[in-house]
Amino acid sequence: MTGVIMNKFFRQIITVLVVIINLPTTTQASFHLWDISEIYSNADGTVQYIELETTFANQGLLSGHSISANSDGNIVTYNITTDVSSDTADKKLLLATAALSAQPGGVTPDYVLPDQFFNPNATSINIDFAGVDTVTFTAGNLPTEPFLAIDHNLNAVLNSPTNFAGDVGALSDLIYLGDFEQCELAYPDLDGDQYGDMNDFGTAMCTLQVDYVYNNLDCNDFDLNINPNASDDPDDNRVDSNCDGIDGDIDKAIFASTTGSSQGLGTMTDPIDTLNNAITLAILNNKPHVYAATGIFNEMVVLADGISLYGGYEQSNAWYRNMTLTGILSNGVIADQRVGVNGENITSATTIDFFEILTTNASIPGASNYGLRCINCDGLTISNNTITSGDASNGATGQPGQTGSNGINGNTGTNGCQGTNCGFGGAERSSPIGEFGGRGGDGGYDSGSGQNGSFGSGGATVGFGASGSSCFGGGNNGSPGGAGASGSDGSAGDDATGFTIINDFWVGNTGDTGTNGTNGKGGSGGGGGGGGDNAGGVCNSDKGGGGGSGGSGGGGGTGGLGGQAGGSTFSIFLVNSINAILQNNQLAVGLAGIGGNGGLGGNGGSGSSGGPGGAGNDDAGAGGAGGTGGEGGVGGDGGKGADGIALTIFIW
Ligand SMILES: [Ca+2]
Ligand SMILES: [Ca+2]
Ligand SMILES: [Ca+2]
Ligand SMILES: [Ca+2]
Repeated sequence: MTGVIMNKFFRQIITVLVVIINLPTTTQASFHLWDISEIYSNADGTVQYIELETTFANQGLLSGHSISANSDGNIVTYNITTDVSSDTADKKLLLATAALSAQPGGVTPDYVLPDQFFNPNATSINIDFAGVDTVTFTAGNLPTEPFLAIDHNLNAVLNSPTNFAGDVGALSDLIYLGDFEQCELAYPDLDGDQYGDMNDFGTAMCTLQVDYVYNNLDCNDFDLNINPNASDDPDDNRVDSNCDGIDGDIDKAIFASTTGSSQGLGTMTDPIDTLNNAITLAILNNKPHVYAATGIFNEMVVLADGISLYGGYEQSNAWYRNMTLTGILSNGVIADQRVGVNGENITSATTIDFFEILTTNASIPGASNYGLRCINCDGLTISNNTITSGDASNGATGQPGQTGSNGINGNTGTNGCQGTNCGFGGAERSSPIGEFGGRGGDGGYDSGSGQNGSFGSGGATVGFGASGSSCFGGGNNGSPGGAGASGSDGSAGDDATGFTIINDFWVGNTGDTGTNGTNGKGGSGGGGGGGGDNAGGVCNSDKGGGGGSGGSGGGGGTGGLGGQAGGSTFSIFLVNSINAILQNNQLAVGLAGIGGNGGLGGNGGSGSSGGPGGAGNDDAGAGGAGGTGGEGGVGGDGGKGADGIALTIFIW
């Protein structure tokens, strides 16, 4: 079936208004620079037009000239009797049969030609305008489609009859035939996806030929799976499979650029400034993709479930996806640990593709360094990235142990005298850590013996009280109390190895704490001096001196604490993400941290002196000295913390 440009029901005769103009006045005024630009005829010649054009001014002196058509020798001439304005530069003239203006898409001609001005079925047709331009053609040159004309070079073109006033017709509009029939440019659809070849110039058709469609939206007419209706994720081959001009789907994406605005809309022309802001916009706008321009985003990126990130877009080149990775440089911290990209609970399909992810070195002691860390991420795909984690930190040295308390000297026994109100043993030396010194014994009176000293906490031999002495005989002295033992030193803590996972972070084991030194013991009390006998009134009765009390023991030093573990460094750290997909990533790691040394053990407290015994009086004896308190033991040193590890992929 062939389209028909008009039918008789719509034909009507119209009055043609001829443009009346002022005559040109310049001496250059002429007519001879018009060219024939379009020729049109329907099948029976009732609708015809000839369009002229010129780029020159002052070509309006047309009266007295003519246009003729020679159809196989049959010559029809139309004489022009009116001029047009001298303002002819880039103007057109339209000479047409009367029916033209009544056509759908028709336009009023400047001059009305007789019907069948030329015979569209002739084998040779020559149109001659005033002897200054001619076109010769045959019936076969005339297009059969109603919306086409021929140009000066006989090429088929969409008709566009244009009059001197600039009104443009278009007979290629819908033509009424009882039903509407579409007449448009059609394009080849070789792959059968119902989309025509974008690179084809089109062929006008009212009825579609086989393998043609009325659109030219197919950017690859050799692939059925590439067309505007196809889905298009960014892919390794950079294929624009939905023909929107980029690898990926513009409608599904938020666009991010380091040169964008924090208030950006996330479009190609108004990108947002950071990846985290882009992810927020993607969530708000229900878009599953973020497309990131090349450049370096200085941020720790926090992934969101179902929002995929794709790098490598060249903003200055219409977001063409090139082969340059988009950078992410992070000095971000989570729970004191360095992290580049962090994700939690990524269970829907989510991709991070084509980024160079770098973390700066960790700075907090013992901190680890994670290039990409994801927890509960069975939906995650990590592809085509370069991920380099920086150095981890060394562990801190353990805290030193505390020094033990010093022992305190024993109390002095009081001196003896003539009488009884003297010669008392030194009081028990109390101790805040329970390592008391034993009390000194009181001196004896008259013929009596001095008391024995008491045991200190160490249980050493007590000083014995001396027996009484005869008049003139010289006093017997009490013996000194025994010394308290020194404490023993603690032992060093073990160095650590290994790690545990705490709150989904790698935590190296801390070195063991050293054991505490034990306390020194308190000395025992000295014995009291023997009394002086009055020997039946020859002498006075005297009392011996009191024994000194023992000194208290020094406390043991506590053990040093274990050293902190060194941090570890990981390119990719995944916990509970066994179904995550890793493909084609280049991974590198910095240096692992070294475990900190253990703290030194605390020194033991010093020992103490026993209290001196009191002097005797006259012929009574002196008290014995208290025993010394022992010094405390040294605490053990702490163990070294575990060294960190450096590992490209850690899966737990
Ligand atoms: Ca196609
Ligand atoms: Ca295609
Ligand atoms: Ca693609
Ligand atoms: Ca695309």
